[in-house]
Amino acid sequence: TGLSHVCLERLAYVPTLPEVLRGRHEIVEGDRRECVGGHDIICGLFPHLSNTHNGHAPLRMVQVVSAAATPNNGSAAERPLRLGVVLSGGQAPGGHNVIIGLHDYLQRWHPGSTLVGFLNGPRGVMQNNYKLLQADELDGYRNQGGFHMIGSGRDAIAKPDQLAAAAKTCMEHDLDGLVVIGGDDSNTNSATMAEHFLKNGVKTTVVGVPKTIDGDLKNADVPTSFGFDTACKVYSEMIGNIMIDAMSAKKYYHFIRLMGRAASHVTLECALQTHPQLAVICEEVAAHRWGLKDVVRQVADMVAQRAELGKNFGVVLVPEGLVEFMHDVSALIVELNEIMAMGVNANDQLDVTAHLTAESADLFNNLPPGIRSELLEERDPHGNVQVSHIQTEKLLIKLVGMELMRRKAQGTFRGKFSALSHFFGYEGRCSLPSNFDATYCNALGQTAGCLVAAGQTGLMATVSNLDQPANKWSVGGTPLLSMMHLERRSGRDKPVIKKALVEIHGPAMTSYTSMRAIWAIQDWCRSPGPIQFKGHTSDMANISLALEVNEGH
Ligand code: FBP
Repeated sequence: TGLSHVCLERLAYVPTLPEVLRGRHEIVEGDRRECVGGHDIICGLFPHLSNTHNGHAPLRMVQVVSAAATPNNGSAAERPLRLGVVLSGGQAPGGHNVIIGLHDYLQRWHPGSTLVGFLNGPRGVMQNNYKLLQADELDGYRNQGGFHMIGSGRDAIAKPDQLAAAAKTCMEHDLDGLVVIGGDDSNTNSATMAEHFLKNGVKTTVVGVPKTIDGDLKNADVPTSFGFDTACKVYSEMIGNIMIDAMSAKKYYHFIRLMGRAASHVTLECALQTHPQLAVICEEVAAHRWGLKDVVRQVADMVAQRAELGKNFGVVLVPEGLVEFMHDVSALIVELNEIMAMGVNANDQLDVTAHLTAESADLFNNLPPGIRSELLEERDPHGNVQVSHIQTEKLLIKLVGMELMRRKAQGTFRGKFSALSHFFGYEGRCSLPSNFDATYCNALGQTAGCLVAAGQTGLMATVSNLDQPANKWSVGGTPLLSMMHLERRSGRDKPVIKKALVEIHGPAMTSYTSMRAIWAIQDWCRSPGPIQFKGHTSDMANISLALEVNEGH
């Protein structure tokens, strides 16, 4: 079958289902919510979803609660349902379990239902490229990594022709609901689709599921996105191994860039797991308005300090989003985005430089040519710079090396600096999901099924109370609009779901800052080892999530 012993073993794992979904249940309205920013403007742009076309704008959460076991009081089916599901954006461990959870919910409460899997992401919805998902196929993907059962893609469904194509497909399948498993941009599109469908009398409801290894799709109602836990565990295992190698060989600095397009949640979590000599945290860089030179100076200071102790080795963690957070590089990127939106030829670097302000042109011209080209690469369909293609770890190695040479010439650095670069990204996205992700994803899929069955639209499925055992988890939905604010994209202000960045005074960051001076000079490296599925080390939660949940964040 191509499945390893461990994969086969995982097929048999049965994730615990929250109690409330096991018995008869119903949906009740919860607290009111406002958009994160620009509430009135955003409600005006989504009049049907926010109900402003009726003169009021009550964005409300919903909760799934146990119902009395009377025939007309539960969510048991009066009829089978027709549901579509699509994976959108980057892979994240646990995606298959969301689809399987959705399927299992339908089979239990709405037997005879149909589940349409759209292939290769949102494009599959627009082009009506699909396959019907049935138990025998789904069973082969239980608790497995990857998105390959139906594939994913980064296409947006946002423009009028794209929305019309999606509506046509949903009508052709007579779908009651469409479940979008995606990150912030994909779920911004979910809200747009939900609005479009309501406005045009398309009966299909749209429900989102929070997916991304980046961990930046979270808020008061969504404690974490799925995949973050597993990806951090995979990266932390590898970082731990490298730290022990560095400590054994005593001759290299390892600069490890970690995925996480914007926020540094992954880097922070991995730092808490492994205790590196330095972890750059983007949000701190932004808060202090540090520029490229400041970051380089801090790394060089740490290397010089260790050299005084006779240590010329260590590990530096670099979040892939760093370029967008250093104020000077970020200003340059904003200018480049506007220039590229104007249609200036990105291949003509002289023309590009001519359109930049003097400071940005100076910085741009002083960057290594490879980094310059990477900054000019095409934006993704949502207008984002493709930060995973920018080799910031190599840029830092080069600039730190130059700074240390300068210090050597001045007599203030007497050590050696030999550095190696790594990028840990794609290898963390399709791992076998941890017990936490397998369980969380199953619960998310079942919750999404429950929301669609209740005719809910424009919501994100939520599973919370994660510090409790899984059978006690709460489930419900929160309005996608409540997560939105206005953001400058491709030269325009657009309503988008706000990314959750690391809180620099939050418990996870405080935990790191209280230890980092010690980790910089001591070698307290911690090697978490591979993900454990069984036994007392098969923990369910990651450190920073546990910290934040315990602190009530
Ligand atoms: P999502 O936000 O879509 O989940 O993607 C996350 C991510 O893994 C980022 O960490 C990374 O920057 C990006 O995808 C890489 O994208 P691609 O797979 O298109 O190279």
